Amino acid sequence: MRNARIGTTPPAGSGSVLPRLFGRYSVVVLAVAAIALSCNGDGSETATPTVPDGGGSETATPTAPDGGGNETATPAAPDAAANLFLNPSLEDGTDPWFSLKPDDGPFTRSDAFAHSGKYSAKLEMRDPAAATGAKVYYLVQEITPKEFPEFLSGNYRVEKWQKGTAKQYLQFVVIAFGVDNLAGGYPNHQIRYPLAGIDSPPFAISNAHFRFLGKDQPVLGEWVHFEANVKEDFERLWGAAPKGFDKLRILFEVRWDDKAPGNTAEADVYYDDLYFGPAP
Ligand SMILES: [Ca+2]
Repeated sequence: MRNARIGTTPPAGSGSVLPRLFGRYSVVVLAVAAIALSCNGDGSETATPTVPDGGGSETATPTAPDGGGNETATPAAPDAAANLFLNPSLEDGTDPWFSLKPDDGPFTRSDAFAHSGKYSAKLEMRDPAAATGAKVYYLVQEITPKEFPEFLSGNYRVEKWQKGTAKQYLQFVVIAFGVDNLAGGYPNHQIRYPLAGIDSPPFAISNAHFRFLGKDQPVLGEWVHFEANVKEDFERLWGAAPKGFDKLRILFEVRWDDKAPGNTAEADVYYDDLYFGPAP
């Protein structure tokens, strides 16, 4: 599938001058030519980065291996009319977005920053040094499409980042409730997509897989695009796309886990232009 490739920079070290000059299509052409010229297989080092079928499993790299955050080039936009999220840009109030813990981990609508329009969702973490355990700030929407959707994308922006613990991070989570066709007998099946702040799973959880879209600390002061082919990820990680589910819950979070007393945990995180639907 053509996803997660737009906006990515070429892999470090792939840099012959010609591909840079002529773009990725020339890379494919050159790669195919390389394969044709060396059918005994010894010329594979230049051919492998661009397998002719597009290497659909590489949805894991919408951000560069290190740093990320600098892909400000706008990727191909999905069809806004097909978006399963309502109020995806927070321009129409806050509904139907909600927090699972509105008193403890709320969100607000802010006009301080917007990826498009005037507003975005703001998660404002302000937790004291004495805070312990785990805490999540939530921006959540639930949808009930007939078929499991394909592609999720969005944008986050971090304006403040004071870590109260090593495990302070941003992620989004896709949860399918009451799935008929996946193993485990769980009440729900999840994929968790860390975006920034941690580089390994924060804890073991039997009904969730982790798929990292970013492993660095968040970049401050700029919008960062993220996207994933969630359907392909379920097929790869769970064996199939969910069927017969009762509902889907999608959570955009900033949170901390395993906090001990000592440091304040503070962050200002914005989300805007969220999309779940057909791939562009
Ligand atoms: Ca907006």
